[in-house]
Amino acid sequence: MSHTVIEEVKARQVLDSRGNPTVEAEIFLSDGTIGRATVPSGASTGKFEAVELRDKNDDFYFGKGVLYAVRNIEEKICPQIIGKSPFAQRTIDNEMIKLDGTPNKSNLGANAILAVSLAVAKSAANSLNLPLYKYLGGINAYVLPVPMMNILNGGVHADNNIDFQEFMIYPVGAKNIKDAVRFGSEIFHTLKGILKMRDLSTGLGDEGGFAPELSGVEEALELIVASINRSGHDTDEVKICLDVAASEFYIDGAYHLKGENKTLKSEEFAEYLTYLANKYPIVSIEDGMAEEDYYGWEILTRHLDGKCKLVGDDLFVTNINRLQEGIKRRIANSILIKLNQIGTLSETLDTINFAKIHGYDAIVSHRSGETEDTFIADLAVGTNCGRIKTGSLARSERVAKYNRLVKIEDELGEGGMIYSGWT
Ligand code: 2PG
Ligand code: MG
Repeated sequence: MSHTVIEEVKARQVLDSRGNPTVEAEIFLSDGTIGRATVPSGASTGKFEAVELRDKNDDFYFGKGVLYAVRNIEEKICPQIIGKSPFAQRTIDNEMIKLDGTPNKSNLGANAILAVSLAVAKSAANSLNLPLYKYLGGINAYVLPVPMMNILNGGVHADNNIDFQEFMIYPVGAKNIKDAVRFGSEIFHTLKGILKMRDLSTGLGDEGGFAPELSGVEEALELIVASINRSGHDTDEVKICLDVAASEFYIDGAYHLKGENKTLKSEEFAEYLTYLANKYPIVSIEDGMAEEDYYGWEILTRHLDGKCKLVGDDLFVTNINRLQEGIKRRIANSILIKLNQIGTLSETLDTINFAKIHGYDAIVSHRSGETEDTFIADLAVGTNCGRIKTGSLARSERVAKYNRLVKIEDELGEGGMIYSGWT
């Protein structure tokens, strides 16, 4: 192991689940092992995320090509890391950060840097013949995350009239991952049946959840509660989580809810979310307020801290500095973790640790544009985060993560357990 070094780095442009280009990197080690990773891509991206480098050539994938990022890997990153140990994750990540030289990775591109960072970790795990979660977490990697499963899509992830982006079911009563996935699948199919019966569309949104035209947010919540109950489960064992993605409709200091036909000030919107949280079995609200509306976040946190997980996604963008600022201001109480928001594995692990030390829950998450790469399933177990958000019970790029968790659960056997908090 000690003499194993990185011999070659390859990169290429591949497609994500929305049919847009994304970056894949491959690391070849001197012992013959390979690590391969592809990076995901967001639609409701936060303003403060690390930069995803796109070619901006309108004649090529309408500007969305990633050939510059691929070239940056092959021409700039590769010469720096060849000959290095694949086990020196932090050194490699730091070198890429230094080579980039910008605070938001806009020079090399966070997509280029992350692809290499993740491929290095995978090559190291493969070289040791360890499953990735074990390489990341060692003997302490044993907590299977409770999945937040997005069964109804709105916002920028669908073409319907629902203002909120994600309606997720959260099976707190599941005894293991297999049960959690089964609960999710049963509720998903029950919802499909109800939509069909009402002549509503059963077409799917970007994350594999249904995307019907409804009268608004409350009808979506009613449908989900009905699906939970009719599927043979109840709202004691299955709760609801929301991703409001409020930054998307916060314009000129107000929340513009087109589907609801309402424009609300921060105070009013916080009241509205509090009303929903009191009426429905909602245990978590992500991005309830916009990324720059600290005032709104303060009100929302005063209203709902203690009752709900208030998750910062666009608010914190997996960035330790923004999280630190939020902790200082006492806003939110949880953080969403997306590798490509910050751009390296080491920084992601730092942010997770920092959150845990300060009593904030960390939830590992996919992006709306995903690939078949299942890194986040291993990351959730490797860090004992306890929760994962990875979309619906349909569409292979989402289901791949659930299937990976089922496999990890089997591997861990009696040594593993599903997270049992947040009920
Ligand atoms: C979110 C994510 C993932 P996107 O807002 O939490 O669900 O969406 O990747 O489009 O930012
Ligand atoms: Mg979000």
